[in-house]
Amino acid sequence: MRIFYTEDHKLRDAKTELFGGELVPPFEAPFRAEWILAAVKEAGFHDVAAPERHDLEVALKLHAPDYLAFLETAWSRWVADGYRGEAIPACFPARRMRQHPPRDIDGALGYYSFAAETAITEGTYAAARAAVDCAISAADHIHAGNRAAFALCRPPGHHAAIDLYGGYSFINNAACAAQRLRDHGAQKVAVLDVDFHHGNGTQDIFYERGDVYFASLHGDPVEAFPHFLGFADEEGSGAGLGTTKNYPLSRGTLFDAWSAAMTDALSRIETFGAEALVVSLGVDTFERDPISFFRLKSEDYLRMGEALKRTGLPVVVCMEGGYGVPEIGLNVANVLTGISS
Ligand code: SP5
Ligand code: ZN
Repeated sequence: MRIFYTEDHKLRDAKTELFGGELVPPFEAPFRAEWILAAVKEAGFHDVAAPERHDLEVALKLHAPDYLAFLETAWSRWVADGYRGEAIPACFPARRMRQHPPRDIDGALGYYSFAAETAITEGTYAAARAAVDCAISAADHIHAGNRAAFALCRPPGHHAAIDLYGGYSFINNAACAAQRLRDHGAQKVAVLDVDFHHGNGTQDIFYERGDVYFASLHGDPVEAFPHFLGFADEEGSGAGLGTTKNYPLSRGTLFDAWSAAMTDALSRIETFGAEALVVSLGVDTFERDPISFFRLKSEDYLRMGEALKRTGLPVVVCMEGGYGVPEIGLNVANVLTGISS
């Protein structure tokens, strides 16, 4: 399996995350990709390639043009206003407030975000673009006839909605991979999101589309980020009615229950008639993840990969979350080993 990776991810190196009322070193940091890359090599995956550079053509089919322009210019606008810290929104267009893009950067940050933990920094946009390059290159690799590819995306993407960033995500890598597969001629594509957190961004992007199925297994939003989306009654709308499926799962969920939900999701994806599968792979479902509450063990990720392989579908794996502990590398490697078995 080919791994798509570029050191450009290191351009995303925020110093601050708003957590518990403090500015702490971010959970989503460069060491994550380094640990994962080392572990997948250790597991025998030596085919590591730099992604091709891509323009915004694919992303513009998913995100609002003004949103992408905001991401590109946000840091320089912030610096031009004389701020010394990293760019963090402090005011949001909440209930009964007007939804329109402000002229000033303070307003724009709130308008284009749904969470304040994720600071925008100097290299953030460049790194986000490079992560999209990995996802698109992985999709191209599948289109060329290969069974699987791993886009080692950083920053992650699954929380990035049509015109909102947050949850450490800016541009939706997995959605770009799915769109790329559609553009290559796949009539139906599925995104299976196994990150601990609901893939609110991917759901938003495809909610009214009948050509991309979105299924997500995640911590119940009644007590987990992103708090306001990911409930079981969200099923898509319009042409997309019935092509969104959420599995909110409770605190302490073990692999048996988790796996039963994945089996159901994969069976729905097969019924849908997907010709290719994009997996939003977060390993923050691990029992020792610092910010999550499932209890998967390292060997469970092998079973996860084997189940993905049994679909018989070509699969693009996009890296999402998974934090703090050295096992994130092994857990990702185990998924890839299972897919390759
Ligand atoms: C890609 C991804 O996994 N994004 C997750 C972003 C989560 N950011 C908010 C974290 C809030 C964690 N709250 C944990 C409470 C533990 N007591
Ligand atoms: Zn996550």
